[in-house]
Amino acid sequence: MKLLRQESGYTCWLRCEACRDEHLLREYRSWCGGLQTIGSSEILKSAQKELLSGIAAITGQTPTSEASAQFLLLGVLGQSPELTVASAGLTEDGYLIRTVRRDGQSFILLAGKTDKGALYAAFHFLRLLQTGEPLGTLDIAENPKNRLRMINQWDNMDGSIERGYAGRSIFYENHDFIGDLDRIRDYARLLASTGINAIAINNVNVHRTETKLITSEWLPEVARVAGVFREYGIRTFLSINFAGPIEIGGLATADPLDGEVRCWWADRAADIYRHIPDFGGFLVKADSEFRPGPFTYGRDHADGANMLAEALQPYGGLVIWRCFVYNCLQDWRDRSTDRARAAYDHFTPLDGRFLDNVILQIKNGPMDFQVREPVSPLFGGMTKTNQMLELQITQEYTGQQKHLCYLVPQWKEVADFDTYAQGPGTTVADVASGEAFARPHGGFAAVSNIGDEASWTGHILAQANLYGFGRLAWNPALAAKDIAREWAAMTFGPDPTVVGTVCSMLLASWKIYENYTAPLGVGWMVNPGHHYGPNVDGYEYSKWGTYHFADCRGIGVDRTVRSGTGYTAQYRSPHAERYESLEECPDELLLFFHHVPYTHRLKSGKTVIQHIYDSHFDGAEQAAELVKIWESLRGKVDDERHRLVLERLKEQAEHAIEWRDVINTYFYRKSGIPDEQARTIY
Ligand code: GCV
Repeated sequence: MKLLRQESGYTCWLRCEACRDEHLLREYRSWCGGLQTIGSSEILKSAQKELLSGIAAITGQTPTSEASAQFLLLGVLGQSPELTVASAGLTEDGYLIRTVRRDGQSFILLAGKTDKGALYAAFHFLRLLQTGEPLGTLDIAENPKNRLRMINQWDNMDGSIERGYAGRSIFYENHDFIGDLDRIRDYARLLASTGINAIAINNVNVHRTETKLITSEWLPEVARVAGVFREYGIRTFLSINFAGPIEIGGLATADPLDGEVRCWWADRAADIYRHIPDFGGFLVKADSEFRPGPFTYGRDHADGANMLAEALQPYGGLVIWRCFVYNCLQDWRDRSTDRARAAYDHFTPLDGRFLDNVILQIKNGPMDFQVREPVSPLFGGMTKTNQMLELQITQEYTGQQKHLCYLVPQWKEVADFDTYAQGPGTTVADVASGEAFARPHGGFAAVSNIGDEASWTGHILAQANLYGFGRLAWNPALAAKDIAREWAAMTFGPDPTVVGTVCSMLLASWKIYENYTAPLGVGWMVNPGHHYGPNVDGYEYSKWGTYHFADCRGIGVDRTVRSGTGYTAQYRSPHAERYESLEECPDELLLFFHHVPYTHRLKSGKTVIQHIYDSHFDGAEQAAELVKIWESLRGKVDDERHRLVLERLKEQAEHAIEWRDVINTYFYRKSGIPDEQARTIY
């Protein structure tokens, strides 16, 4: 039996395991013995470095720059006769990978429209080697669907990470930047290998020290980090504090229409671009969860965003303005205020007022990254505004990287959702990319799930979410199962049993997690504050607007026009009618849209209460099954990573039992209706 290296998971999907298939190895060696790079930009050097080390690990031989019969040719299209090939239709970050035989030469072209494209081609090529693809007749042309493919770090300069579940920040400690940037470089490599091209390096909740990141006190440090990301084609953004002019500028106001305030931001922009000429722009959380914003001055969000956009505009910078704006001081007795309505109500009236370098960043659902929510109706609700999809890779509400929850299938449902904004076929992916309404900017952003743990993500299988986000941001049409396959083969090697087993676990995991947690789209039911573990009434009487309204008769939130908050009307036809109708509403979202008696019969034929019992018993059993399935891979995955994953799966299985019992007991006692199968309910 082959000896498996003991590993921590640090190399993730760039592990480049040695090829053990003799036939493939011969082919790989014959093509990869030589590497010629035309050009010498920083990014091309990164691409070359990745190819050299990746190929050496996979084939056991480092490519040389000497002439050989077959070789790899890396560069930017048009930069040499060999790099001059038909490439119509390639966009800025696009690339070609092509096997070329001409004039007695044979080479594989790894060529980008720009050097960034060449870097993506290099990583794609390594992916081909890692997933065992033959090289003889390659003809690949790739363009990203989204111009911006962005990661949001919720890292604070004290070293903590808001909603981080894998250790401390790799960027900061003790209110300072981390001195050694090697780990950040490795992060940049991982991100670029999936196609990510932008990162906001500090939390959207901008505290005292972080407010100063845009001043000359910290800009040299920001520039150092930006320099590392630049090597990998990633532009750096900062989250800013809207009240910066007051908190650090010595002004009496942060009113976006005030002349002095505007000058202050213009000065900050000039200073930033002096330090970081390719600075990406600002990410802004304003008037949200106690963060300052334009409302304080009687201004609206277009006033606020445009003021910042004007400051950045001379340098090509962007303002990414978050739409997570809602009343977080509600009263559960008030049934008319509906948090789900908030983003649409705030932002659709402003459609057309935002400058062209403003992008509105919209969370996938109207609430907050629950295991199941409908898609935000704001997508497609605006046609004259740049929009960007915000996802959460970090598993705040989906098991905090202790539970396995592969989120790509959820994100796919969002990306594929038809907004009907221009009749059938206007998907969220088309709106976010900007294509639907010919907008200049758009993209996908997501909150990262990494920290300083050796495995980056705590749960090694949670690396699949980081990888999957990047791949989907590049191409939302990819299938969740194909992304899972790629990731599993690159992470654990090509053994079909391992790849097949890991994929089946990943693909089942979202549904399993949903089964034993909050039912039928109602969400929450978690412990307040940290959001881990079951607590049905945890948020039920608090001010956050996240209620399920369960009583002895029924459960769910009436968001219909007929008798509820009217939220269903924010969707276009036919979704509006579908969600409004008790009969038509999909089962999995029933309690998000309707308040029903426990005896209400679902389309599945079960009553709501029986569904709650069944799904919770099933979910806990399925979680236990995951442990057994993973155990079957003992000896096929190195012991260390096997052990690390096994520990988490066992914890998940135990915790799923707790979830099952807390939820079932709560609803049995509320409803008084026994389980048809008379299973144990405490
Ligand atoms: C960064 C939720 C999270 C907060 C987060 C917020 C947001 O409320 O619990 O931690 O703050 O979303 O997205 O701004």
